Amino acid sequence: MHRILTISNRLPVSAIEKDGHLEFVKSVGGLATGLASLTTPVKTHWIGWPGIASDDLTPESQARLDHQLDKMACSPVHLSSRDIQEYYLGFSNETIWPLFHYFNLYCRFDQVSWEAYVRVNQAFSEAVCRNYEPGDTIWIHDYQLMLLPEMIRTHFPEASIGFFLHIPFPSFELLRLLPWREEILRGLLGADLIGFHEYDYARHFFSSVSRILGHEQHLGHIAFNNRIVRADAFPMGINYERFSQCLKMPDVQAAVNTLDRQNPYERRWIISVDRLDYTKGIPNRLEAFDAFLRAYPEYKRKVKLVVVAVPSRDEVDQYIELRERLELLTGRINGEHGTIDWTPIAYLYRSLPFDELAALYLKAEVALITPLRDGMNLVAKEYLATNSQIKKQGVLILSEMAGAASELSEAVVINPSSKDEIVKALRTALEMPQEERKRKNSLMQDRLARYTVGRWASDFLHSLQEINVIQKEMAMKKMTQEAKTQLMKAYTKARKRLFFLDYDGTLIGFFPDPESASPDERLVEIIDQLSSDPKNEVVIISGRDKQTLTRWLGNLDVNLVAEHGAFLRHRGSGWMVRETLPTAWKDMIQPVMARYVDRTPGSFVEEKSYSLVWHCRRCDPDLARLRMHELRDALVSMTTNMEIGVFEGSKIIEVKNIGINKGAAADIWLGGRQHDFVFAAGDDYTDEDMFSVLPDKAYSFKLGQGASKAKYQLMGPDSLRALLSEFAAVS
Ligand code: GDG
Repeated sequence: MHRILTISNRLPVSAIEKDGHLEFVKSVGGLATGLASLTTPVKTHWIGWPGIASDDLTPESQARLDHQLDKMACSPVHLSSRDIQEYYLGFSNETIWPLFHYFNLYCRFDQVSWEAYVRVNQAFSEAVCRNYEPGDTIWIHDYQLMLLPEMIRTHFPEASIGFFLHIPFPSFELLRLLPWREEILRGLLGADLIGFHEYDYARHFFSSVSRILGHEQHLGHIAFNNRIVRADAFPMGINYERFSQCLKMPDVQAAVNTLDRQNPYERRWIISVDRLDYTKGIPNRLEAFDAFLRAYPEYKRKVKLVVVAVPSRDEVDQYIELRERLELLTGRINGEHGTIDWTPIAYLYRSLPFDELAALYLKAEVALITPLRDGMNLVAKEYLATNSQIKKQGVLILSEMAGAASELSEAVVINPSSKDEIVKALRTALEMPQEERKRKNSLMQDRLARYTVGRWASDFLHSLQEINVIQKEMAMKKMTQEAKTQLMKAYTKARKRLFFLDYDGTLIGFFPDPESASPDERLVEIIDQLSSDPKNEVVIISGRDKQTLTRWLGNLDVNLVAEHGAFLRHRGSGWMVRETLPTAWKDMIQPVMARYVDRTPGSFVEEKSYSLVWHCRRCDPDLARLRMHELRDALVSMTTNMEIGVFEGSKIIEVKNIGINKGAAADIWLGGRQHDFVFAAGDDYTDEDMFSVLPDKAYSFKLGQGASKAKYQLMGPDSLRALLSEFAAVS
């Protein structure tokens, strides 16, 4: 059976040591349920921290713990109290958590806790190495383990690795504050698939990868370190069945009866359920409730706000302060509005067992969920699912800052920073007629019943499989060792060899400024060695102008093709024009491009004899993308029925005479058909013309990702240089 190695900070069971005995508490988290309800049977093995500091365990009790966990298909990563302090409470919860939730003023950027984060991620990686078997799928969860994908990748380059982030991914403006932003991005990009709750988070991720690492996404795929990585949105669902059928459970019925007994006045309940966390906007909620009682005093004694605040991270300063603030606030509001027989707010600082939580969901007429930021928020979904089984349905008031808001648009959606909006929402909810509640809820309930946590897990794993297939297809275009041996044999045997080599993006990488792409010493050496073999003829076939090519490569014994074939220079002779073409069109195109230069800081126009190129490699990537589309559309509509074409390349828009292309230029050398070894390499659309005129037996190489007529794929200039050096060595 297929096995999934699930890796998360905490195991689905927590160990507690009581009077020298180990006890286990099972968590009913969404993730465990999701994996259990997959339609295809899988075996799950879990790796994570068992919830107890290793320094609190004797070697014997640790051995016993390991043994018992093993029986539950769990492998522990033991953390010391120092690890917990620095990695968990420190870097994870005092740096990443506030930063990713836009609370940057709460962030501590501290080298010691960063080092602990690296160290603990490394410990997780070692645990994976001990447990991984070829064929396993590795699924890593959440912000505590963002370095892990890359760490595992270095050990198992072929492993299938998925990563899911349960919290928001912030915009670039926030992420850039993190001194270790590059390491975090590289860590994540070790995965094959990176999942987020919402597409907005994926968008932020792409934007940061582009600005910080300079890699662009294409249809949700990023080419990174010789691999393709996919990122996408997978909104997490709930175990709908469990919540929508909970009234059938005797424990839940009993809990409902208890609540009925405790509420003899039939007060209308508003509930608020969260971990006690500053991101959840609990004080705003209490203040809005206070304002509501002032604005609509007729509701006094008729409503009650039940606040469940589950203890969380209670050693972190901000959480301690928040708890104190909530207690003061509750006291003040109760003192101000309460009467002998009515307390407006019931405040519970603890976790409730499932039956009591479900009973509260069933009894409450309104769920007031107002986070300032929340990756998803499952409580909102659970409340709606629970309500589906009763006649008198409740109303969900939901913050637009929760990921869940994009799926639950029929709820009363509010901005959590507006007290006024929350006050009005409370009134709207309490006044909403039953038919309207039912109609709106059933739309949302249908959606939740369809997109359950099981669907979420299977969609994620399916998408991971898909990207693995794409990677395999790409690997097929990669040269196998066998094909390489055959290539080297053909090279050695051949008596007259021909090389077509594109320049930018092929022999050398891209630079923000095109003038900086002059050949380095090593490149000159490689070309020199290759062309000094009398059996070799080398053609550098480029879109560059002839002046630049002369300056950079003029002293080498090679043929040069400039401006995609408009100009040729045979070895040992001067430049010649292949054909004289009209250039009057430039007067019309130039002012349009100039306008885009003004509107796009960092862009500029390069003029060549038969083409005009607008460059935007130095610009803000988002603005550049937008302007490229606009400019291309404007130019395409201007140039229809003209003998010129508009082409989109890597960070450029080029307008040039059609009829000039690298294919026609390559034909000049291929025409005689006297070569018994033809080799071509290129990276962009202009090289496709060259690939298409090559004889069947030619060896053609596309650099980078994307469809191509070339036979093989290479990741970048470094791989090509290595191959050319091997030829030179044979020569
Ligand atoms: C993170 C992200 C994202 C709550 N109180 C009790 C209790 N709960 C259960 C709820 C729910 C879960 O805890 C809370 O989940 P949330 O989604 O609301 O929030 P976080 O804990 O912050 O979770 C969040 C989530 O990951 C999943 O990806 O949605 O955005 O922050 O299932 O039922 N359960 C019990 N007693 C309680 O008192 N038994």
